Formats: sequence, C-alpha cells, structure tokens
Amino acid sequence: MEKNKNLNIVVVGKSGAGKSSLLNYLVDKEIFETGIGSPVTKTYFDHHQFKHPTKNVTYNLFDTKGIEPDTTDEFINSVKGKIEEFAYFDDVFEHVHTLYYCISAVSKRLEPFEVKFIEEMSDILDVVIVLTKADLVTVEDLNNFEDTLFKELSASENDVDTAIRIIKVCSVAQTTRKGISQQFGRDEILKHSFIGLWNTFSKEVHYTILSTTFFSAKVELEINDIDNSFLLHAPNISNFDRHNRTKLFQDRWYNYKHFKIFEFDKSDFTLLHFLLLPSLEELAFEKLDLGNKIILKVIFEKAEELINRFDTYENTFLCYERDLINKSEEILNFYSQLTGNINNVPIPLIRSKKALNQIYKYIINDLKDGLELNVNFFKENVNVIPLKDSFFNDEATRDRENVTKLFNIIQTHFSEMNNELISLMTNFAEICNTELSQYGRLILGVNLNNDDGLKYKKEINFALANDDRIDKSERRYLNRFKLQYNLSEIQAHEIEKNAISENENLKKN
Ligand SMILES: Nc1nc2c(ncn2[C@@H]2O[C@H](COP(=O)(O)OP(=O)(O)O)[C@@H](O)[C@H]2O)c(=O)[nH]1
Ligand SMILES: [Mg+2]
Repeated sequence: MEKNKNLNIVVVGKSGAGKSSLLNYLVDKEIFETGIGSPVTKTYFDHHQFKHPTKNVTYNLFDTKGIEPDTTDEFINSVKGKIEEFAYFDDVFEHVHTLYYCISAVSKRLEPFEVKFIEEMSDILDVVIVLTKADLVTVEDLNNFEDTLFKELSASENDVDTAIRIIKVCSVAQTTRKGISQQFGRDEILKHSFIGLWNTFSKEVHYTILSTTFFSAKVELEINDIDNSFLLHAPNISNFDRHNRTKLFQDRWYNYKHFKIFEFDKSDFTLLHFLLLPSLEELAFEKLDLGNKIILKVIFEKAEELINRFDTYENTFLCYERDLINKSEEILNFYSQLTGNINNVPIPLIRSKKALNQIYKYIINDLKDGLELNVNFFKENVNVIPLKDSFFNDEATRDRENVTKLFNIIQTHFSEMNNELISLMTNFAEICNTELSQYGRLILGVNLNNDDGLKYKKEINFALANDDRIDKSERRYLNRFKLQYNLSEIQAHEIEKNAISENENLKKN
C-alpha cells in the first residue's frame, strides 16, 4: 500500500470571512465551529487532522483567528513560523504548499492590511484568494470584484505564472426563496492545492541541484592533517551565502533549507570548499611561513583526492534525474487519487535532462581539467622548505611574493569555475521549472476537459472561429447550451476565459 500523504492547508482571512466553513466544506465534515457565535480562537492556529476515509490522504487543516489591521505583522510572523516549521522536513508532502486567503464576496473590498499580508506571503508560497459566499452575489458583481482584486494585487488575470490566483467558492448549502443553493468550488480548491504542491516541488529544484553538485563528492579531512586554524577559516555556511549572491539565495525559503542541510561536518571537504577557496588574508596566512605553506600543500593534496572521486558523479547525476522523475510522478499520482482524475500524460523533461547533462559534462571535463591544472601548478612551483629571511638574504621575501601570486591566480581560476558551474545550475533549474510548470498546466487542462465542459468549450471555439468574438445570437445559443448541460455560471465563465485565451495564443503563434 502506498504511503499516506499529507495535504497541508492554512486558511487566513478576516473574522466571518468563511474560513472555518471553507475547511469544513473541503473535507465534507463539520470539524470547525462556524457562525457569528463561534468561540474566538485565542491562539493563531486551530489545527485539526482529518484522515480521508478511503483515500491515502491526511488533511492537516490550519484554521486561524481573524486577521486584523493591528495584528497583521504578528500574523505574518506566526504564519511564516508555521511554514518554516514544516519546511524543515525533506519531503515536499510535509510542507505547507498553499495558503488560502478568504475574502467574502459580499464585502466587495480588500483592505490595505490584507493587501500587505497577501503580498508578503506570496513571496514565500502560493497564495490563493478564495472569494467566499460567491452564492450571495450576482455573477456580474463577482467578476467585477475579481477584476478589482487583480488590479489591487497588481497581478494579471492572463498571466498564468502569477503567484496570486482567485477562486470562487460557496461553502455552505443554503435554503433561500429560490430553493436550496448548491455548494461549489471544491475542485478548484483541490486543483490549486495541486499547483501549490507542484510549485513547491519545482522551487526545490534550485536547492537540490546545488547540494547534489557541490556536496556529493567529498574527502574526509583528519583533524591531524591540517592545523585547526584552517578548519576555522574553511568556507562555512556564512561564506557560502556570502559568495553566492545569486538569485537563488535571495529567496528566504532556500535560506532556512540551507541552514539545515549545509551544517555538514566540518571535517568534510567538498567541491564547494575548493571552488570557494578563502583568500590568504581570510586564512590569516599573509606571513606565509613554513607552517602556512604546509597547510596549503595539504589542501591541494586533498583537492587531488577529490578529483580522483569525480567518477562518482556519473551515478550521482543518474540518481538525481531518476529522483526528480519519481517525485513528480508521486505528486501526480497523489493528485489523481485526490481528485479521481486519472491522467497518463508522461513527464518528458527533455530539455531539463539536457541541461543536467551539461552540468555533468562540465564537471567531468573542464572542471576536472581545471582543478588538476591548478593543483599541479601549485605543486610544481611551491617549495615547502625552510628559507632564511635576513637583512642580507631576500630569498624568503621573493618566495613569499611568488607563492602569494600563485595562490591568487589559483583562487581566481577556482572562482571562475565556480561561476560557470553556478550558471549551468541556474540554467538547469530555470529550464526544469519551466518544463514542470508547463506540465502542471497541461495536467490541469486535461482535467478541465473531462466533463461536459469540453463540449461547451467546443461550442465556444466554434463561435470564436470566424470573428474571434461571441455575438448576440451566439451568446443566446451558448446560454441554452449551458442550461442543457447544467453548467454553473462560474464554470461556464472559467471555460470561456480559458477558450478565449487559448484562441489568442493560437493567433499569436
Ligand atoms: N451563503 C454562504 N454563507 C457562508 C459561506 N461561507 C460561510 N458562510 C457563513 O458565514 C458565516 C461565517 O462563517 P465562518 O466560517 O464561521 O467564518 P470565519 O470566521 O472566517 O471562520 C457563517 O454563518 C457561515 O454559515 C458561503 O460560501 N456561502
Ligand atoms: Mg472560524
């Protein structure tokens, strides 16, 4: 039997926005108390686990107390804290991957403190805006409010990559004069959970490729090998971050992942240690006495040992590629389970594989040669013998100048190789992100087309075919069709939007 997987959901919003009702609707169970009279939650999080009776899914539901203007900062910090708590785990299924922000469609407005909260959170993870109580307003009002929200949150409706998305939900069935209103929007919520999970996984690629490349080949350094002072100065976590001011590391999310993983044993020498060779000043080796030189010699001997282990990279990269594909399949299977939408679209990741191979090729060819060349250069030109330094004899001074020059050249070479490697990794991560997100969209597209929606979409395409617009008579026809196939206004609106944007894209290409 497959391992049980978690779906971790955090819901935030003002008091009465419909947070608790949303969670109850999601799992189809009255877990959280709702309504005006419901007790005010004292702590930030009201956590409940719900194990799905038939599927291998456990919902970790985090209801929160109502967010308010004067508690926004506090709120941001405690939600971030919760996210970090989960990010500590390796498995992406343990992370919080989506945050649902509830806004009552009836309120028709978003307050500045809410904008602040949403924008700050969406730097870290996927934020999905849930327009609750969508049943209580007209479709027109709903769409207008949606447009306003996109404007206020400076996101674009047509930009599929935007981190902010809006869904419309009715969490409670209500008896009105017109009859009993239906609940709707659950599929959309699940769909966005999938996107959130998928995006979290995709973001992690940046980090996994770095640790794979830098840390998989290593040599052990016995304490007696080298003076302890070198160990103290050897590149450590802080140096690593200092030297890599790339886009990858600005993301807070990666930073706390680093602190966990990069607390490697200080007696391990990895590729990263060599490529980020500290300067002589950083090592406090300006005097370059015999002791210093002996240490430098040991460092380069270690580099030689490391080069000899480069053949392990073949296996490392094969495993990495396999893990990447396995993990994406695992997530897709989970999604199929969750929604009952089975898809058999294979994940190609063709360009990612090529980019990955480029990294591998660079390591075993140019990087290996480069390291070897520099190590030999040092070995041939640096003598580890005592030199006299006196008023009459400047042999030692000349030697010091010579070694300093050599060392600086080597350091520059290493840092050039490091930059090249980083740029190859960035390239890979970006390509892989693109391929994954394209694939994610493809899957969702496939699922949209499972039902009568597909037929409705065909009709829309038909209407768009001659003049790219839907005229009055076509509109009347579509309305009849909508009724016949029992499509909700919202569903129909989504399908239409989708069809129109596809039509526009087709025109462009
Ligand atoms: N008609 C309708 N009422 C809703 C919906 N969601 C919540 N409510 C009602 O709004 C009130 C507040 O909901 P609740 O979930 O307690 O809000 P919370 O304070 O954000 O947790 C309750 O009376 C709910 O029945 C919805 O989608 N449609
Ligand atoms: Mg509540």
